[in-house]
Amino acid sequence: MKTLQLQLRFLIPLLVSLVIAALVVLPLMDQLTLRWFSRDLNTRGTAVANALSDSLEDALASGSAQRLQMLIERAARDERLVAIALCSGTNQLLRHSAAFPPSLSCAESKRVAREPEQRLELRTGAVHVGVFALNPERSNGASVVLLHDLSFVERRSQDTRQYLIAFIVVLGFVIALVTVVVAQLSWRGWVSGMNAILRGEGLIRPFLPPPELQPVASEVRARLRDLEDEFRRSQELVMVWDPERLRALLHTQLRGDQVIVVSNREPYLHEHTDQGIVVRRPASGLVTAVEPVMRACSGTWIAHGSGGADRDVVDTHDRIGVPPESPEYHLRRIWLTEQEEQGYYYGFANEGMWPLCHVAHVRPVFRESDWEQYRIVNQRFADAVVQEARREDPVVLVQDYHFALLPQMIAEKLPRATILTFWHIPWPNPESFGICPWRKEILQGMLGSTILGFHTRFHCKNFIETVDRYLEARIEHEHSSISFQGSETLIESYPISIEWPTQAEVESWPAVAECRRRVFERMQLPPDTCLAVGVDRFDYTKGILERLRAVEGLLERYPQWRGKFVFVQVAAPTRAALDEYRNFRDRIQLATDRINQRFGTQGYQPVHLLIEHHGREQINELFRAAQMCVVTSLHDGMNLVSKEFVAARDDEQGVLILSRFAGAARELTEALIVNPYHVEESADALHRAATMPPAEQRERMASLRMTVREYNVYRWAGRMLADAGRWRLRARIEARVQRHADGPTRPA
Ligand code: ADQ
Repeated sequence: MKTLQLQLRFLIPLLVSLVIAALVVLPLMDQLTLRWFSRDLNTRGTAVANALSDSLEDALASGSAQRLQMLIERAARDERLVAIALCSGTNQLLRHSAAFPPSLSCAESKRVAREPEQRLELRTGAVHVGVFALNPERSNGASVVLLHDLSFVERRSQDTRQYLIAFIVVLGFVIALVTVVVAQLSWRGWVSGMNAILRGEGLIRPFLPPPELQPVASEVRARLRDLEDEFRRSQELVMVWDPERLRALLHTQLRGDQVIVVSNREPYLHEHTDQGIVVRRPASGLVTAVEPVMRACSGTWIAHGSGGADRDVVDTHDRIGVPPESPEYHLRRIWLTEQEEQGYYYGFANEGMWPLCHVAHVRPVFRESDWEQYRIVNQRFADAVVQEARREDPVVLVQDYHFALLPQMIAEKLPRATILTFWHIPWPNPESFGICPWRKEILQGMLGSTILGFHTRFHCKNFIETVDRYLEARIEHEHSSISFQGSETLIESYPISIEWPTQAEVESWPAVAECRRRVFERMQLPPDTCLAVGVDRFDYTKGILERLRAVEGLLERYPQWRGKFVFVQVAAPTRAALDEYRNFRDRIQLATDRINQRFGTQGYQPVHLLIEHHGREQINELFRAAQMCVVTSLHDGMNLVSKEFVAARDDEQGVLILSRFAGAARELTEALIVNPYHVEESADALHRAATMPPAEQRERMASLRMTVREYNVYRWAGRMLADAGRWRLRARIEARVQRHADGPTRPA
């Protein structure tokens, strides 16, 4: 459309000027033609008069009228001559040929002959009038009047005019054609040049924009980026994020595009039990966060089918609709062999990447064979994404450290896909990450993402510094993006959260007093007991040992709590196949036994260790029954337990103790923030929480609740998907401009 407009802008003035040219040139041309012919006819007339002069002079001298008439009639046979006349010196018409107009006198003939065009309009047509004097001595001043036919001049002039018009039209077409071609070429060149500059390719490819365009290009690019940043910031101010808003965003910004999630952990496991096949939800922060998003967008979730009865319930494409009670999206299960699970999941992901990224003083283990399996399994998931993609440009949400290679593998097969990778665990500093033997491959794999998200700015900064250290990439700190091998990745922080409970849900919960009564009864606790809880996967990064030491420290430093303070640790078994986890579990069991032996009495057990998976309601009941929740992670990407505790306390009571090494500590600043390595500080925090007046608890809890409600999981997903939407919009515009520049015949 733009090129057409541009061409019209060239063509219309061109055509107008051609018409004007024709209007001015043609009459001028007529005039000129007449003058030329007039001059020719004069020359011709002189020749004719000269040829006749002797005979006419002789006839005049002899006074033979007959001879004169004969001479005139013979001369008048010339096809160009209309008529001839002989005038005396006193302007009397002596003789004339038959066709000489009777109305034309000798005086009139001489007057016309003196005019520049010498043209006379007769009834029979236009004539040229020429008067030529004979020898005055022999003819007494007589002269010959020659009337030449001008109709042939008219005919020739008409021919000339037609040729001229044809010439002008052909010339017009040629000029128009040249203009269009030149305009097309220069527009295409300009557009693709501008495109390349805007994409930033001008700096890393041999292409360089013309020097005069460079400042304009960088200014335009900078403005676009600023607008994008501004827009993103303005989005932060939107107060309420809920499923409706997320759905609306998916339908507007992503226009109902297909969303595919990839994670190792599946959101629902099917297990065989004595009562038949039952469905279970795993204890996983990732699942807790991504599940509500999937329900909102009805996409496809690809995950490892790890439940004992998983294969028995899927269809022929290994798919099943979930949630089981009312399916809202598809779960596609991938089956792994024991060898694959051992190498990829237990080996590389959990013995290598997990301790590598967490500063928890457990050494990562890297084995070549594990790495091999990790690559194979990543490729299997990439193939599954390609199979599940209904279009060539789905939005793919890649979850976590199990799939560092997946983004690049997907990008190779689906270059138009928008790949959002979210790294749920921390990212270490470049030195720590440097010990990984395949550090370059991992970084390259991750940079296949369109957007790479971490929980905090600090993790983003660590990642960018790591890339800077180990890869040849262009880093734009201002916009937090990395360009590597021609593609750009936005590195952004998206603090994850939970789904804030709806009013209906809250109303369905038993009252806090009732929860307290049930828990106290079940655990046989005296009514004046101060109850503290910890809820975690049984993982060494969660600081469970440090927490137990803090409880021990409390009972040592504040003896008044002996017999009155009870700590319940709920620990979901996890990665039990690994030595490190089994050893950890033994250490926790030993520490629990030691404290219970030290401070326990008849009917009083200070620490209750419940190594089992709990249902949502059970955990909620425990949170509502407790005086405090203790989160002492040694290093944690975010930590959702802390947010779940806050969400459970609609009575605005209860205290959160939170490790400063959990990402959540950056948002939940009204918690009692502790360094879990500092046992005494943590013990003091327990005491402070146990003695905190209800008014202070309310003040802190109300503020915490406001934060978690506002910064919920829909905001997390919404911000990421909105960024993806903008990215896709930009890509579409660029593709459209490119198509225009390439012309309609090229494939899009
Ligand atoms: P996790 O390490 O799994 O997540 P966390 O964020 O605390 O840690 O989430 C654990 C989830 O499991 C919570 O929803 C919790 O309720 C549940 N859970 C824990 N113990 C349970 C039990 N015994 N029974 C049942 N459910 C239990 C990783 C990162 C975190 C990050 C999340 C999300 O390590 O830092 O917050 O991903 O990104």
